[in-house]
Amino acid sequence: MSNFEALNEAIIKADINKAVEETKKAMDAGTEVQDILDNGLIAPMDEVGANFASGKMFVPQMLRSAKAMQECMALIQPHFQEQDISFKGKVIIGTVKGDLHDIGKNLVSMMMEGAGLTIIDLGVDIAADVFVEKVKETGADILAMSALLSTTMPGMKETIEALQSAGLRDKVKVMIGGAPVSDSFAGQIGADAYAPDAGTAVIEAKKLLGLS
Ligand code: B1M
Repeated sequence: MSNFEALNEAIIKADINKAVEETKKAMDAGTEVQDILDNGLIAPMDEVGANFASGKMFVPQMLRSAKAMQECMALIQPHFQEQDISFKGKVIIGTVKGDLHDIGKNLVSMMMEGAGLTIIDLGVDIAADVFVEKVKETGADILAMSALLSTTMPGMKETIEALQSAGLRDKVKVMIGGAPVSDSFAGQIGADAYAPDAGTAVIEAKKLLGLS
């Protein structure tokens, strides 16, 4: 693992220019993009979250750190391309109703796109009926939902129930993820798959599509 001290600090302090500079430096040095992502960009967000939880940091600061992370993610995104997938499965993705967190969801989209899947990103704060309407309209193979708040997780169950009511449950695979979500929660609500991170999300999506 490379030394990401300066990059970690830039994300925590929300110094966008420094974060971008450090990300470029790591890329120029030939550091694996996965290493930059996991240890340079995702790791400091845990500290941001802990600082927020303990009252050392407030929402605007947390938002600026998120922005710094997103700018850096945009730089590494093109390097996640994976050319050898010929079958293109269609994935609808969104963050559930009441939830505005989109960094993890964007990361999952980015990795899936890099793996050759077609992504329809609905954004954040997506109600169950909107997910259902889009599944109907697009004939997607997978519906992927993200939630970062324990209070918004029930939106995943509501969406699965709405798919059932619309007679679409057996036409689309459902996968879920996000920090408060777990494998056992996925089982409880009848989702087909759970992934703890963006890399695993790609592996699970390929499994659901019968690609691996
Ligand atoms: Co919020 N926030 N936030 N926040 N925020 C958390 C989630 C929190 C844990 C912080 C804390 O208290 N320690 C806490 C939630 C507690 C809980 O319910 N369990 C929290 C809170 C309380 C809140 C507010 C209520 C604060 C307030 O206003 N009082 C508020 C809610 C707003 C709302 O949504 N309605 C709020 C607001 C915000 C900001 C807007 C300031 C900002 C979001 C900006 C944005 O997303 N554009 C923000 C941020 C940045 C965070 C933290 C610090 C970082 C989240 C993040 O982006 N992580 C977060 C603390 C933390 O997580 N350490 C926190 C990096 C990202 C790459 O990880 O999203 O987990 P993550 O995604 C991972 C995996 O979870 C997984 O793959 C990703 C990559 O590996 N994954 C999937 C995610 N979705 C997936 C879907 C899949 C598969 C895998 O398949 C479909």
